[in-house]
Amino acid sequence: MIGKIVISFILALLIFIPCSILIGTLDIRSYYQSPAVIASPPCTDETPLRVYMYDLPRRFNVGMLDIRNTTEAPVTVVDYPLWPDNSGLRKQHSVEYWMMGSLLNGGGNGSVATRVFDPELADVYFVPFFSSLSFNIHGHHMTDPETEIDRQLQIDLMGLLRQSMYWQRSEGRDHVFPMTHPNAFRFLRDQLNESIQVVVDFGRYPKGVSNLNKDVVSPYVHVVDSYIDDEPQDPFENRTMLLFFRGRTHRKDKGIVRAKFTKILAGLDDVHYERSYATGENIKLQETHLPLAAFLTQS
Ligand SMILES: *[C@@H]1O[C@H](CO)[C@@H](O)[C@H](O)[C@H]1NC(C)=O
Ligand SMILES: *[C@@H]1O[C@H](CO)[C@@H](O)[C@H](O)[C@H]1NC(C)=O
Ligand SMILES: *[C@@H]1O[C@H](CO)[C@@H](O)[C@H](O)[C@H]1NC(C)=O
Ligand SMILES: CC(=O)N[C@H]1CO[C@H](CO)[C@@H](O)[C@@H]1O
Repeated sequence: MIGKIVISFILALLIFIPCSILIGTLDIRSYYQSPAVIASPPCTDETPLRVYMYDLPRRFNVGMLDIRNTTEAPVTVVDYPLWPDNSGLRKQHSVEYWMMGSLLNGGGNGSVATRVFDPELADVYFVPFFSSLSFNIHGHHMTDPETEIDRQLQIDLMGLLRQSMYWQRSEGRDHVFPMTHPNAFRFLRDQLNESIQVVVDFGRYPKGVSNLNKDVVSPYVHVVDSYIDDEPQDPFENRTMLLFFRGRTHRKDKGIVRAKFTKILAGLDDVHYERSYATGENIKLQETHLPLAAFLTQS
């Protein structure tokens, strides 16, 4: 029984942590906009991972951020667009954008990964297809006609990769695909069963396609802006609340885990636990609570 409770709690944490928006986190942009931030990396004595990034036509990545512009030339560090301010919840799955931006900026200077331009020198091959954004803008309802565009991009991408000798050589085992939306690459994901997928969980695909032996679990990108005007002396003392939660109290599988959290947390004095939905408006509202709580989550 105790074992069961512990496992449920760990599972609950695993579900909550990726959705959580913790205070004081670094805006991921700074990882590639300011080399100073990456000056003291966690594992200095290890050689950085050498990453080759495919040059894909823009329709596979940044073209989706500005669909009026049909330029096909691969994006470069010079014209990499800013992540749009008004992207709302899409930002949650934007790991693909930040990874690509980081590689375009070359890594280097103590970064854990460095971009190489000669594929022969690479340890891994990064495929900069914004599969989550493609799902979000082309196929969100899964039955709409636009979902055909999402499917076609996946077919075209696999066509390009099959022509690559680096793909052929390893059958994709050393190829990295960001796909943090659970429905990203949904039509052909089984063809990436050998490849390294950057995911947020393993909920929707068979073990043979996605598993911890080969894939990487990344956190969601925070959708609430970091609060930086904290009281410098003692920011934690200054905050009157331990936890602020506003989000769905019921989700998948009847929301068993969240129901447990509700039981534990709702009603505690220094916890604000409120049932709500993550909309653009609510996210803005959330930002006003940042200075108050030690921890803040929304999902
Ligand atoms: C590495 O750091 C040096 C000195 O701070 C800087 O001039 C250079 O642009 C940096 N390179 C990269 C790839 O960040
Ligand atoms: C489309 O994007 C390219 C690359 O950033 C840029 O050079 C070009 O001016 C853009 N075209 C239009 C019509 O905005
Ligand atoms: C991946 O799928 C292919 C085709 O179904 C299969 O031959 C291969 O054994 C699978 N690889 C793994 C690691 O499951
Ligand atoms: C919640 C709280 O006490 N906030 C205070 C933290 O410190 C700043 C600066 O001293 C105050 O302006 C806030 O009211």
